[in-house]
Amino acid sequence: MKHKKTIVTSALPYANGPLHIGHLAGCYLPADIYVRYLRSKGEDVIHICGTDEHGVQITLKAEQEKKTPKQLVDKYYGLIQKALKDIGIEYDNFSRTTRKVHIKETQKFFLKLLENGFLEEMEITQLFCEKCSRFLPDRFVEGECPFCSSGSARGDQCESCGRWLEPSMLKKPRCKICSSSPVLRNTKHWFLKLDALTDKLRSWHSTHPEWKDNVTKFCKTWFDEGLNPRAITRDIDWGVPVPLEDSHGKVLYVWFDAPIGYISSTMEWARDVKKQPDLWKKYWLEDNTRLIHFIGKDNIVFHAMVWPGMLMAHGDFILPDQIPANEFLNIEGEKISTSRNWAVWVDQALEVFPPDTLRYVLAATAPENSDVDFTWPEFQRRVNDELADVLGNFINRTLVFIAKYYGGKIPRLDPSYLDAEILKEIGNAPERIGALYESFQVKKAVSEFMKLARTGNKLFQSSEPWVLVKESPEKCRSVIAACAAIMDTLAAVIEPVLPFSSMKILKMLDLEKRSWNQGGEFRIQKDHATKKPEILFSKVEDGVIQKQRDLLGKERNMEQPEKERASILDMEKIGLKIGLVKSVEKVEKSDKLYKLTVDIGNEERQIVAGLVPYYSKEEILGRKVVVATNLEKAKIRGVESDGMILAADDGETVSLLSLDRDIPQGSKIK
Ligand code: B3M
Ligand code: ZN
Repeated sequence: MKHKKTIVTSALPYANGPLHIGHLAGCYLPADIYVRYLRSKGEDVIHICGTDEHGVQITLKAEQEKKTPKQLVDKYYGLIQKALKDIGIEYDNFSRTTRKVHIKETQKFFLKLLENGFLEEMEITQLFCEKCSRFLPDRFVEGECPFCSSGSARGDQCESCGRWLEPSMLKKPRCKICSSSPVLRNTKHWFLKLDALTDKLRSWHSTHPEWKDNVTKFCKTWFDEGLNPRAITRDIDWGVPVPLEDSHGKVLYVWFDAPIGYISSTMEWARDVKKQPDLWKKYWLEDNTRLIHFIGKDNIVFHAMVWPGMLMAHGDFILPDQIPANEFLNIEGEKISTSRNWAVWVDQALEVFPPDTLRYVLAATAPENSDVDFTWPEFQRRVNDELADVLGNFINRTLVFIAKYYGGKIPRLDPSYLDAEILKEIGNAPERIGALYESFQVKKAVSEFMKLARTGNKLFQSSEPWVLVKESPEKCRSVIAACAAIMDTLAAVIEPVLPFSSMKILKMLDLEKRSWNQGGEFRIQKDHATKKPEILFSKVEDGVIQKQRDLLGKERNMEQPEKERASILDMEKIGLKIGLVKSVEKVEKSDKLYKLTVDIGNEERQIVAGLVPYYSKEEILGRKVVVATNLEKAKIRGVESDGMILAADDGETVSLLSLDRDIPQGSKIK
């Protein structure tokens, strides 16, 4: 192994709508699976992401929803982050491209390219809508694609053929807002001299024959046509401002700033999560790090050409090593379309199905080499016939048998009673399946671990342990112990895809998660006690599936219902008082929590508060704070908390409420 560290990124989702399963299948799930696998092997890996909050698509959507761009991205940042978390996708850092750290880094990046001679300013003619009196960059204009003649190409890209376009290339252009025909006007813009990077890019590509076909093919077309300078600034007011005196009103193109988000999010992680502000350098500046970008196929050109070109022009950072790009997921025979609501929204689906069922079906049918079709009946079949009947059933019947005949204790395994082939299959499963995860072949990995579950089921069924237990008790013990060993191995090899179920299996087996490097060794001791069996997967009924199908194409109301108004009495119920912080202590094994003692006048309270990232102990000790005093007591990380300290939170930082004149603790707030 040459590399010591790995950065895994997934394409930054636009904060202009909720997350759908096409996003998951494209890059978020495969990236999470890969990271989980590397972690189980004990590798040094960081998983970096965040929302992409600039660009015309944000502005357009904001206009549609009658919100400011900021209000729009705040709303979808929250929804997207929650959906990812709920489906078990874990990040070391999930940032936003509107944060200060990102804006600063992007501007520095731009200036470095300028200094290195890879940017040039050119006067160009651009489409301008006289009715709306604005320039029409990117998606503000639609028209006919000059390559494939599709009638609904956008100014930046044609969805039909995937080409990257310039608005002026469109035939029969029309303004997206008012539909009128735009005119041409002169304006100055900054261009990235991609043409000057052609040779470098070409020779770098030739060092990566292992890339997937879709990536290689796409890039070949690009090289064949010749690389041209690309405009990286825009005449709109939402974006990272161009950091030059004479470029007022211009911002950087979203595809210039977004990939820099991979770096700025890592910087934020180093600073805020690890509290070692320079730690990001160990990843981005050292060439013993592998950089892996998981993306969907519509992002290939940016990740395999433009972004590496930017990195080369900059000079300090490592280049991508792998760009696993998935194809598209269609739904019930049609392309996903957010505007037509032809989508399965992750947050909605999770209200009905456990996360592992969705993860499973998306992994088992992953669009690795071609577009695939997701259908609800297929989802139902896979959950019922594969997860419930094969995997779940095997685990349940083994544990129930152990409970019934062996008092819940796993018996001894004597290999002489077992088929050597089966022992081999269990023993080498982690290595076999690991090699598949390693090479991004998730679909095959899933089919291999299901094969192991089938082997387990067959072993159980054909041995008839309910007969053996009387006729050949010694053999019966070995069969059941082998089934327990298969369960243990399954818990390990399914974890990247089915993390929640893996945890449940280990809990029932009362075993710790093991390292992938331990391979398929039999680690269960004789008479190891198991816990109560639990059903892993419930079957999905027809009616439930029908309801999901009915939702396709139906409009979804994304507005949060306005909060019910509270009465004055409700307000009094909360019991807000001034408190004085008497002691501060960090909660063990938590990066966020302090345990405070707060004097609220007539008594002292123990309160747990997530303030570690924002305040030092000294800043809190002796301070007067606002306390909600009569909430139900809560246990946070096992520590009792009797009260809540009020603070304002804008998603980036947290500020404690403070008093502008002194007033004794215990004073009521009305
Ligand atoms: N936001 C496109 C997309 O969501 C874009 C990816 C940025 S990755 C730097 O498809
Ligand atoms: Zn217009």
